[in-house]
Amino acid sequence: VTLEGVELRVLHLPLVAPFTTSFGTETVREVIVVRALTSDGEGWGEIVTQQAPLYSSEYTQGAWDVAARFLIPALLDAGTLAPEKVAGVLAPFVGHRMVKAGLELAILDAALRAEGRPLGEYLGATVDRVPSGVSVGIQADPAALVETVGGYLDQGYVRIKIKIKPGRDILDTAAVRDAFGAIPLQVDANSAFTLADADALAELDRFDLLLIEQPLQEDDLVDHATLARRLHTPVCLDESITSRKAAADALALGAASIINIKAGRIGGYLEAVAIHDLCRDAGIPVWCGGMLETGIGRAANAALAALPGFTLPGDVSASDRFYARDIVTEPAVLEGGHVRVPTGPGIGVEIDRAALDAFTVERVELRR
Ligand code: OSB
Ligand code: MG
Repeated sequence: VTLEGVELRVLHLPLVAPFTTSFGTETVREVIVVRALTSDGEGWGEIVTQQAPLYSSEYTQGAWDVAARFLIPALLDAGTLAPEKVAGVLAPFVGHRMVKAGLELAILDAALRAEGRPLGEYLGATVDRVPSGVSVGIQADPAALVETVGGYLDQGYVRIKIKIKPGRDILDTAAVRDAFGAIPLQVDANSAFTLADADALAELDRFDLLLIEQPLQEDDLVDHATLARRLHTPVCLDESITSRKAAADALALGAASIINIKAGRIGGYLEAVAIHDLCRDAGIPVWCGGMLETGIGRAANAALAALPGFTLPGDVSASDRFYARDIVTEPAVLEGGHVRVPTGPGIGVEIDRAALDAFTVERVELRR
């Protein structure tokens, strides 16, 4: 395809309930939507940055600036561009992987729509629906957490992940275990602990968790390896896995025995497949993480999660877990604890233009 222009929008989508993690509380999802205008038609992508650099060093206004100033001009200059070449064109620019992922997805979607080919088939999906897990934010107290988790279990979610932080770890986990017994359960600390907390984290071992996600900082690979040797609970990395190379290094060090693959964090769906392949060859289970995606990224994540190495349920929940109104005409729904992999061309969902406009707070269009 030849890229003729790119439209960027900042959206503010209200959340159905506040989402609290160890790094903060969100009530509105601020996200960037990308529309690629190509010689073969348009395509859609999503840049999963958040308003502030708390989960990652990337954030909305920084993403907007680097996209408009450097990354989009480089793509517009590249002439005819296969989606597989996007990462190479953007490689000279260090970092900004969330931005690269959103731009690549929009171009890939345009190319696949033009070919009439679904993203799932292109990536190597082997199933038509994926088991759906849910990520549950920190609640007011353990009793409120039990109530919230019970609601998701009633809806059919097949795996629960609870957010933890120092002081809201053991009792919260114990409350969920006591209330619901042997459900598939895991915890996510979003980097809130240090190696000095190893004894406290070892107390989680008695809950028979599927995994503990990202207990330490993004660049603490060696400390994660040390911690992993102290815990029975498998250590899973999220923030630390910024690329295929980072994943290979983490595995070589013994820093993780499970990996959360988020296409948005690592620079795109093609890099995600590369990590999937690496882990599959190494016998390392992977699962598909989420960033409160709109219907655009949610559809693409369902396609990715349908690859055979995704042997654990992902954070691929129904749209209504976060949003009362999505920006696609057929938002993901929960059916028997699963979400369907879209079968239409490209990401397989259509944009609801009225909703898109209603949530847009900033817009720019760059042309060749
Ligand atoms: O750590 O997985 C995370 C949301 C925003 C930032 C980081 C994370 C999350 C989630 C939500 O846990 C996952 C989802 O989209 O359902
Ligand atoms: Mg995480």
